[in-house]
Parts: sequence; C-alpha cells; structure tokens
Amino acid sequence: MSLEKYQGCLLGLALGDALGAPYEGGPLERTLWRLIGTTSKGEMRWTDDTQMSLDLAESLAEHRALNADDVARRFAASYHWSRGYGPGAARLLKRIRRGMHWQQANRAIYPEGSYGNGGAMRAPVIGLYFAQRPGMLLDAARTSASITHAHPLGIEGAVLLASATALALAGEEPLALLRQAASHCSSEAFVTRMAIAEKWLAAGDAPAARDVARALGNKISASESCVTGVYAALRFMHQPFLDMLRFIAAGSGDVDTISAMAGAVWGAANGAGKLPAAQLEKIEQRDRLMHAAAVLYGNRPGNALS
Ligand code: F2R
Ligand code: MG
Ligand code: MG
Ligand code: MG
Repeated sequence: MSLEKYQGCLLGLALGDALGAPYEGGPLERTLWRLIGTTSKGEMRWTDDTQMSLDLAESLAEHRALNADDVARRFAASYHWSRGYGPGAARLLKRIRRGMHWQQANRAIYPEGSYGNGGAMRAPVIGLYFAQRPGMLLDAARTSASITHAHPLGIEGAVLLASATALALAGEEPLALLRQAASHCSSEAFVTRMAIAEKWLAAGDAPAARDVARALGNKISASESCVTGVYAALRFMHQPFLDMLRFIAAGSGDVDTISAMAGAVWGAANGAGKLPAAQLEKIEQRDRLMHAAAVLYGNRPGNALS
C-alpha cells in the first residue's frame, strides 16, 4: 500500500474516463464530446465517472467516514449536463438539489432503484479508503452506491469494483484477485460473467474485444460492464495501460466507464509512475486528483499515522 498506488488508482480512473469518453455511445454522443471534450486550456475533460469519484473522495477526506448525506449533497452540487451523466442519475441529482432527501430520490425515478453502472464507477474510491478495513469496505460500497443506485445489481457492481481495487492495492495477482472478488458476487448476472472471465484468465486465453463485449457486456448497466472492466484490468495488468484502453475501445459501448473502472484497478496495481506520462500531462485538474488521492491515503482507517 503506497501513495503512488493511491494516485495511480485515481489518475488511472480519470485517464480511462477522459481517454474513453470520445468512444462512448453512438454517433450523437461522440459528436457532442468532440465539441465539449476539451477545456479552454486545451486539457482533456473527464466525465461524470471522475466527477462522482472526486466528490466521494473529497467527502471521505473531510469527514473521515462515509457520510451519505454529505456525499449526496456534493453529487447534486457538482451535477452539470456537460459531464454526461446517465439520464436517470441526472433527474435524481436535480431532485436532491431541489431539496429531496437521497433516500427518497433514489426510488423516485425507478421504484426498485437504478441498476446503472454509476454506483460502481466511483466505487474504487471506497476500495482505496477502506483498503485496510475489509469488514467496513463491503458495507461502505453498498451505502455509497445506494445514494443513487439502490437496485441490487447497481450495488453488486459497486461491491465488485471496491473489492477489486483493494485487492489490486494489496498486490494480488490477476487470477487470485478475480477469485476473491468473485466471492462477493451473488446474482446470476455477475456470477456467470465472473466465471467466464476466470476461465479465460486461467487458460491464458486472449479473446477478441468484440467477443469479450458480447460475453461480459459493454453497456451502461452494472451487470453488463463491471465484470468487463475488472477483466480488462486483470488481463492487461502486466501490459501497458494504453494497450488496455485500446482493447476496451475496440469493444465499443460504454467505453469511458469500462475504461475508468479498468484504469482504477490497473492504476492501484501498478502505481502512478506506470501511467502514460504524455496523456497524464493533458488531463484536467490533475493536481486536484493527486491531492484527493494523497488525503485518502493519509486518512485511511488503519493507517498508523492518520
Ligand atoms: N450517460 C452516459 N452516456 C450516454 C450514452 C450511453 C450510451 N447510450 C451507451 O449505452 O453506452 N454515461 C454515463 O452514464 C453511465 C452511468 O449511468 P448511471 O449513473 O448508472 O445512470 P442511470 O440513469 O441511473 O442508469 C443508466 C440507465 O440504465 C437504465 N436503468 C437503470 N436502472 C433501471 C431500472 N431500474 N429500470 C429500467 N431501466 C433502468 C436506464 O436506461 C438508465 O438511464 C456511465 O456510462 C456514465 O459514463
Ligand atoms: Mg461518463
Ligand atoms: Mg459519458
Ligand atoms: Mg460511461
């Protein structure tokens, strides 16, 4: 567990998001991102995936605990259409901003809650903060997801990403990591996909991106994207970051989010020093991301110095 790995995780998430965003969705989304994907200073913008991760990280840093009311307030305050939020998430966050409590808002759009991947895409932050408190990590992942994603599948995706991140930080090798993370999956949708990913990794198979997208998913729902993100991180754990992102982009679909999830797990395993320097130079708000990672590292429960 090192500061470099914490920074690798958050920067890897943001880089995956920003480099994946131009490939997300269909022609309409891609054209829009060509227009709004760069800051006035010429930096690469990231999307809702990184915004919500930063909101969560900064709340944990300030409160030194998961304070769901505060996280919900930050999510709502940060909402801006140009970050490309999911349609249900956008409506939900606007309700919180208008004063509705998150425990009501998270059932207002879909009565059973959202099963989108928005709860999972920020869950690596939970993995970082609670890395040394496995007993707290799962509950925190569930609570953090349920603020916006109360559906069991939305929550299961968050548990998977939080645990995969903590295991990557701890230096687990791909197959052992996948097996341990799979022990937290319970739905058929996740268990079946994790079993396919395990079979590929164990056999040393390297299926084409399109076949991976077909079998594990490339969509906006948690059950059709989270296993793909974890699988990509593990398959490319000892290969260059950009090779992993090219592979994910070739699978198309929800590329920014699958890349953000994979980037976070890959970065937690390899550290910031292994991320591509030229691309890192161009990412917006890099100092804020580095600072958030440093505070999570310093304040994490179980750190003797915190
Ligand atoms: N919004 C986008 N990208 C727009 C283009 C996506 C493209 N069409 C594609 O399919 O790849 N990106 C951002 O949104 C994703 C995170 O979304 P989040 O926060 O989970 O949003 P939401 O709205 O809660 O859920 C996503 C959609 O899933 C369906 N859905 C969810 N729960 C449902 C339920 N209980 N019943 C029925 N449908 C449900 C809805 O269609 C939701 O809109 C990330 O990709 C991020 O980058
Ligand atoms: Mg996004
Ligand atoms: Mg988007
Ligand atoms: Mg996305």
